[in-house]
Amino acid sequence: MARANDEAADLIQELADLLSITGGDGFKIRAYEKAARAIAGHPDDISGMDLAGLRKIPAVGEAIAKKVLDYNATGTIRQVEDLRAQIPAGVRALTAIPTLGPKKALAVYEELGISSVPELAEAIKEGRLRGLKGFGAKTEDNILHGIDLMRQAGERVLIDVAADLAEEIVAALSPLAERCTHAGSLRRMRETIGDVDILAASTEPRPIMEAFTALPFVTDVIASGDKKTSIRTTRGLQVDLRVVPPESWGAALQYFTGSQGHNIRTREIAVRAGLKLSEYGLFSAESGELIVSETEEEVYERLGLPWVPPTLREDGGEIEAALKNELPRLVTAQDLRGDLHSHTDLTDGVATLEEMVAAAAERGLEYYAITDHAPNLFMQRMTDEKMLAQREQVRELQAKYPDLTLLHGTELNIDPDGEVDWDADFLAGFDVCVASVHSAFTQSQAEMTRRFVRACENPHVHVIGHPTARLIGKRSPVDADWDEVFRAAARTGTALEVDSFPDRLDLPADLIRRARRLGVKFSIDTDAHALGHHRNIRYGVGTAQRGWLTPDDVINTWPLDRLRAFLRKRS
Ligand code: DGT
Ligand code: CA
Ligand code: CA
Ligand code: ZN
Repeated sequence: MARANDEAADLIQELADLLSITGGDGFKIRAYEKAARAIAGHPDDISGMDLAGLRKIPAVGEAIAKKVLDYNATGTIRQVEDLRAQIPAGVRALTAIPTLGPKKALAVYEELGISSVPELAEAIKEGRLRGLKGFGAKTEDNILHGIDLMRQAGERVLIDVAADLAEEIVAALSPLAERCTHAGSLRRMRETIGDVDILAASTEPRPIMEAFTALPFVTDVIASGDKKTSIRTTRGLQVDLRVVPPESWGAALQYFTGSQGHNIRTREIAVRAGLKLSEYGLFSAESGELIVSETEEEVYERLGLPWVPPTLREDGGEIEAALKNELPRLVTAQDLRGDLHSHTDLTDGVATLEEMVAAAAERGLEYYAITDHAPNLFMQRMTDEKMLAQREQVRELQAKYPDLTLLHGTELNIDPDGEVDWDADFLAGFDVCVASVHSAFTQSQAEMTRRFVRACENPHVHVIGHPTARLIGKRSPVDADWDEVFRAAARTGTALEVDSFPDRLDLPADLIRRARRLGVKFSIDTDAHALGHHRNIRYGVGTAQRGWLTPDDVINTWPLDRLRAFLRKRS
């Protein structure tokens, strides 16, 4: 996504947050939030768009379009600046706690003069929030939990933020270098990224370093030299750039991709082979002579290993598998024939059915499911009539897409007992049903396990959506006996989703790997709510790869007839 889109979306989201602190109109606030999501998810760069262009973005009306114009012209939004000035920085700092709403942030500031996160934690421990209206023991627990989540997330960013930044930097530096790419945890597709590592190959590092520090979003140059330069961006993210001679490219890329654990293992193997492997290259241990290794493949070959996909490089058994030549053939985005989870503006999506289907066709998919939310998620106001009307629209639209089979589905809500929204007859009318936990996240492990098992046993539930329901940095995964759930999924022929949303990546990789061993099948979906979200599929694929999935493990790599047989479950 374009950086401008993200920045404008952040500002509009902040506007919504600031308005809710000052007691703004709820309807307006939700409109801003929706617009922020739409702008972040819009596939085209908003910078340079005029009023008419901006208004074509779903959920963006005249008033919001004007604010974005303001951003395009000045780099900020006037109203945001005004509100920032009115609201104490301390209150704004408190609203960063995921479980503390703006109203409560304002209350603790006004009543107790608390203006920072550590102060708030301290006050809770000292019992100073007791007696404050609306703050029970449960609220206190929630706030402490929120502070915990925030600390765990630390300074790390979600993968899409890092990926977009890396893409922009690589595009800017590539013309100056023989090679240029990202390495580090981003190349391994870890779910959060500490800092971005960029690697370039050239005999002339100077101009590359200069171009790097001159990039428009650089706020600080932390360190600069001919080998390595580090900067900090406007969003607070650090980027390390290393420039290496072309003949060391393979070894350097291998080194800076990591992980550290993987590198320790490869270095040991090198030592045993009479070699020395470091960030400077691959050398003969005896003569110290550089062994030219322009590619990673050459490095691994010298070590007697097949090339190891970066997503496996965690010292999680990949070295052992490589030594036996038993690395899995990992699933890729090209293997995916379909997407089984997406939303339109009939519920909380921001694009129309027609637009979402056009985007799916552009991805070259063979089948595509529209799965808007079911009625029990009350905010979405779904009804039987609306759902059936959409089904008609889908059938009509099908005529325009001879190469793309449209599936009409829904995303059901798994209630606390494991039941879902509609009765069996109505459910039978859908081509595919995703079922997800959207409420009662804090059930006990036993209750939650039973809930998932019952959902799997429902013959109309095909895919469990974002199974742990976590939001990275915001909401912990639900507690279940996962092995029990996985056995139920495998036994009933219910797929588990790998949701590609950067703040979900759910199932997480470690659980994917466990589930796979128990015979579970998976569906890698975008859960797209906007046109731009289709691009997120790469993060779902990365997560699936980190869970060692092969194409056969993933039902939406299968031809449609095989998929349809799976969707019939045991009936
Ligand atoms: P991050 O930034 O925390 O998300 O994770 P990484 O893996 O990107 O870590 P980073 O940026 O500190 O270093 C990039 C890679 O460079 C790392 O994956 C492996 C390599 N590396 C860095 N320092 C060391 C080290 O002290 N020993 C070894 N063996 N490798 C290192
Ligand atoms: Ca890094
Ligand atoms: Ca680094
Ligand atoms: Zn969904």
